[in-house]
Amino acid sequence: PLPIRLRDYAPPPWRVVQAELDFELGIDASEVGARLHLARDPAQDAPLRLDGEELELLAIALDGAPLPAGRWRYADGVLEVDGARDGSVLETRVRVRPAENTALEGLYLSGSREAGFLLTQCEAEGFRRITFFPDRPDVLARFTVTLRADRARFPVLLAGGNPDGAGELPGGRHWARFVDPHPKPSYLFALVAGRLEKIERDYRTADGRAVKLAIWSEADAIGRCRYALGALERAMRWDEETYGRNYDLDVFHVVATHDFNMGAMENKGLNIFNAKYLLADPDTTTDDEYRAVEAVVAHEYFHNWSGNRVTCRDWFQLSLKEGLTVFREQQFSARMNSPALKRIEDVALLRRAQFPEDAGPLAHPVRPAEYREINNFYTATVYEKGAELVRMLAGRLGEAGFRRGMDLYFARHDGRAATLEDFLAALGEANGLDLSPYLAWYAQAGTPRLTARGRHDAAARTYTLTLAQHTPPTPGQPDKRPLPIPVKLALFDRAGRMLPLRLDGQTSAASTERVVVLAQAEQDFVFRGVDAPPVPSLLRGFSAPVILECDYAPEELALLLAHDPDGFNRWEAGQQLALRAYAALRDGGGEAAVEGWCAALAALFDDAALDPALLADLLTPPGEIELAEREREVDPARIHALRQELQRRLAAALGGERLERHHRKLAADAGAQPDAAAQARRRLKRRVLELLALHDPAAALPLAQRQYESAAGMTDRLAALAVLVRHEAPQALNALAAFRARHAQDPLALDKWFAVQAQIPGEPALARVRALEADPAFTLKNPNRVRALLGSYASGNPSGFHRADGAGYRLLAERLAQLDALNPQVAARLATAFNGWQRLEPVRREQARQALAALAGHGALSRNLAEIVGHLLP
Ligand code: HT7
Ligand code: ZN
Repeated sequence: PLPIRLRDYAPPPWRVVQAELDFELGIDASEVGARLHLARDPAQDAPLRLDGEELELLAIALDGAPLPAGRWRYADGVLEVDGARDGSVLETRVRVRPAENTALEGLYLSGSREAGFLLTQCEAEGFRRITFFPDRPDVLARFTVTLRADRARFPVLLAGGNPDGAGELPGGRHWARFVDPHPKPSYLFALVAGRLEKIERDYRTADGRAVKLAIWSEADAIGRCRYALGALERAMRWDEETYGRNYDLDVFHVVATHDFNMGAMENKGLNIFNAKYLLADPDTTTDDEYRAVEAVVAHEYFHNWSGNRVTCRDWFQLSLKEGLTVFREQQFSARMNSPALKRIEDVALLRRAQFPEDAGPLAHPVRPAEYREINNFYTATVYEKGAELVRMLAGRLGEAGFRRGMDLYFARHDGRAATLEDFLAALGEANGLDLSPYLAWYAQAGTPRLTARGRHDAAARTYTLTLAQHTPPTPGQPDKRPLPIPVKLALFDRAGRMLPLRLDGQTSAASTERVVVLAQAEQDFVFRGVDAPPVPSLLRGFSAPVILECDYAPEELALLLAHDPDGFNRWEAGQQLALRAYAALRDGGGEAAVEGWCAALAALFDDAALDPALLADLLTPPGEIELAEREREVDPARIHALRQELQRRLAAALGGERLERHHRKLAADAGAQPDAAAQARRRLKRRVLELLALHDPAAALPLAQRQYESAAGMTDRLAALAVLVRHEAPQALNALAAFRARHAQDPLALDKWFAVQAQIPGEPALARVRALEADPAFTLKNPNRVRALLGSYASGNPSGFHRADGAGYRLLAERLAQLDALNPQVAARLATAFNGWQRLEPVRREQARQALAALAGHGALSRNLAEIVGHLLP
């Protein structure tokens, strides 16, 4: 099929004003009746065409009269109907088959036939697998949904909107009706039916609405929903206080499933969650996962305004809701936790996931110009880079200005489908500014390189900062234009004090931090009254998603690491020192750089004033993926070995005894509660144990075994297990068996058991993965399990996956072909592990090429996987 292009957008010729849906639910077959009240665009003369995939049409009628066969046609996913007028009512009845639906789009079964439940996933284009409809986000309809089912098998019936009656039916059946007063696109439709338990809480919105909050799960997990309910309440309050946004229905349901393609889904009034991002308790959930649960619960809730009340005109505008909602979640999580740590975590994710995407064959703008399969565009670029663009805009407007802009955006587009231009116009107009130059960021792929050079003029007492930008070409975009890059900066004297900044031409009072915007390819910024060469702290808080290149002397970075009050830039200075130390090890002869890095961290190690979590992050050099991004020819085994050596050097500098002592001190505090202070101590405890294991395995591995056995919660247990497994310690076998026995009934914990083994570095990983594929608990039908084993191996274990003999690539390619037949969305996402293969060293590159070529030649690939493979192997 031809690609769909942004420039071809045309408004819908037919809209649905009101949709009345009727479901007769069953596991093998469900019947769906739809009464669609239609409105025709008088300016267009197109026939009525509705989307529909794999639907068995049972009946069709127009304006109350059955339609004879010649008056409609259903082929290639489109139902065309003759004779419809403005105001017509089209009625269809279709059959769908939930138990056969392994793609997990549309209506499907989660869990077993006996005990599982039915649910839907409609974003982006799943609704067309439920009934015939103009399945595009700019068609907003009022939905009334009636569900009918056997009461014993499906005691709980839920759909989006407010409850509007329920009752008994003959033959042990029952019904329930839901009316959603807010017009919504079909991708926000949802239903759930089955045996589920709930926990509830009453919530009153700031504007006085009484809301019933309910979290639902299968009975065995209901005790683990409490944390998410608290997170939901915090998110609701925060959105009221920060953006003045209130919830707008009488009920808010959230449902957990173990069978889900992504993280969660913001269906109006009925969010559906991958259990991984909803269930939490100290025994099965790590601290990182606790934070993820809070973040995802908040993210989906925030969509109620940024996405649902104001939705997207078309899928090219996806970042309008996703980038904005990620940004809102980042603000919320920063407020609930440590702002510096949150920023470090988010930037690390951007560098690990988005920068490689932007630098390879899958690069695309935040607003892509074309796609073949929209599900392939739920990417780090659309989400994470999109959030960075909103952050730049918010920074440009300031807190009050951004709020003014958001108020205008919500007011102007409430109940409608909007574009990124609409968003920028509202933000700009509310502040008397033209923000349209920022649109270029949405259209241009690739990560800009920002270079900074400083020159001090002692006689003139000036410091001239020269900033320049360059964006490398990306597929289909050979020439790049300059973008507006906001650079937040400060200047330090050599004693580590921040200097007042007097920029040339500036009239207002001097502050110690400010933002300059680089709008051209190169610009000078002149600061006055600077007596001695300062140390610049640039791009503070990571004020723009760029790669900064600045020729710092090592002692300048050490000064920032010691003194910068911007927590992010402090960490960043440490990362820069680590990168230099790594390069010195790689290239040889740079002993001073390694020693300098180690000495700077050793000086901080006993600093009681330092947040232990920040210390843990400071003690962690950039990851293998980030290091690979900086190489021209990538040898993942070598990168792994060098990074291990770098950490060994750090551990040696800190000293085994000191590390052991620190671990003992932190281990004394053996709780498992997820409060920030306890999380921070556990984070440092893990890092210290990992470093010790590199320096002195004989001391560390028994310590890890003891930590495993005495752990009060999953964070400490998994950290210890990972150390044992990655070092292939003799104790690992017992620990793995104990973990498996302890968590045999919990799929999420079992996923961790698979993942930790898939991440054994180097050669042994492949055999382990193959053995685990034969485990009875492994299945290609469950996306979480696939991600835990194959995803952790292919995307989370570079030295294990990128074998010189190509066996890792062949394994992945074979599984992709099998998985694609079951679940194309998950297969396509997993295939992105091949991204960057062209920059591998020649032997691996050729192996990867052959594996991809074999996959491409496989024949019947889905549109999803074919598009990704097509980009990877042009
Ligand atoms: N808006 C959702 C994105 C989504 C999705 C979720 C579950 C399964 C398939 C999906 N396709 C797209 C999730 C979010 O960003 O909030
Ligand atoms: Zn989202």
